[in-house]
Amino acid sequence: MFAKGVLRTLLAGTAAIVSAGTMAGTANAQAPGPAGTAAGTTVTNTAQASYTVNGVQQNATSNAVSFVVDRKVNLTVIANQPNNTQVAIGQTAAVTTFKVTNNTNGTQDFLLSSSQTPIQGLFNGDNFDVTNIHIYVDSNGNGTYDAGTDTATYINELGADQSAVVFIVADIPNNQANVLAGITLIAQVAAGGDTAAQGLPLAPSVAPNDDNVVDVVFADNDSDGLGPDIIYNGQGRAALGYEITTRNVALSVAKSQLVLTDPVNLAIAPKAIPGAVVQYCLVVNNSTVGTPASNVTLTDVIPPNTTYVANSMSIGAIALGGTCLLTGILDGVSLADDGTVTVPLVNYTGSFNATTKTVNARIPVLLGGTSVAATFRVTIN
Ligand SMILES: [Ca+2]
Ligand SMILES: [Ca+2]
Ligand SMILES: [Ca+2]
Ligand SMILES: [Ca+2]
Repeated sequence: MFAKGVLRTLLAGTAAIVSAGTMAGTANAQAPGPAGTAAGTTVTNTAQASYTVNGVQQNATSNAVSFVVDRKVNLTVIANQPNNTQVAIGQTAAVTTFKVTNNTNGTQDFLLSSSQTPIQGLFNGDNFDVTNIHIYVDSNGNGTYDAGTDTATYINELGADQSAVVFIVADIPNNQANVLAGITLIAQVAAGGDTAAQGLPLAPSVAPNDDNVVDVVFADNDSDGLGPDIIYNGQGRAALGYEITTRNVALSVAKSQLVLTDPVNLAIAPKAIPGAVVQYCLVVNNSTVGTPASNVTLTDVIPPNTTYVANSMSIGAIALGGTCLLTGILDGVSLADDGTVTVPLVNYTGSFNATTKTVNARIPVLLGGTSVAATFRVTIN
């Protein structure tokens, strides 16, 4: 903020020099910028008449007439990034960046507001609204949003032909159906001159021209390309979008166990005695319908006082309520401990590392709204 303040002060000083030169009638005054001669500059003119009387040169000078240059208000607002901002579901403080340029022949403030694109689904692509919207000026002039530093909520004392970067900062709702939210920045011209305060909105002068008063004329053209352009309202606008490209899924893992056999009772009401075989069941569930989870990996270190049963891993077992159904073919496809077996079509794989005593199952794609179960067995030492 300080850097820009210094810059604007210097420019204001330059404008004052131009003004003094013009008032003095200096022919080679510094040329104004694209916004034109600074508002408030006094333009004075006098006329001379020369004549002779009886061969003697005579001169007459007219009275001086002068007027002050009026304020021609104009501005442009553009998106200051090439594409929509890509965001994740549930992201906070997502930023879109705009640039406001003061094309007025004088310094002024700009009030900032925003409007959300109405949700119209397929019609315009917008299907959600962002929340917790804030608008901040790039106070330290580095072009990126710095939370806690870029805190100004209006543009203060922007000189003629100068620009300011403005950020819209908003939160993204946590909804899987969201795709695109349009947002528009609106800049409204306001009076400058009080460097420490937010100026009041400017209004065009309606009274006839007063040569001694800086009248206000709106010359803006809201050319955002969105709908009919509204001209001469002292506003400029530009639109950008928040586009969701990263989605989270609600992934959960449930684990259960079942004693299958013991050395005494065999499979009839087996107990967890040494030598008994226990089957563990891992059910991974993606409850987010419509959004697959990729590269799901399950790991399980077998518990102390047990021994892994070689090649006992299976994957794709039918799960019900977080528990595997353990009857025959419902156990799923048996995997080799060395990871060499892949379940056809779905490409599930699994392995057992005897050194780390870790069971590992990999599911390349877990579709939304589906579960996959993996089982393995141990014996009680
Ligand atoms: Ca919207
Ligand atoms: Ca910044
Ligand atoms: Ca101000
Ligand atoms: Ca005037």
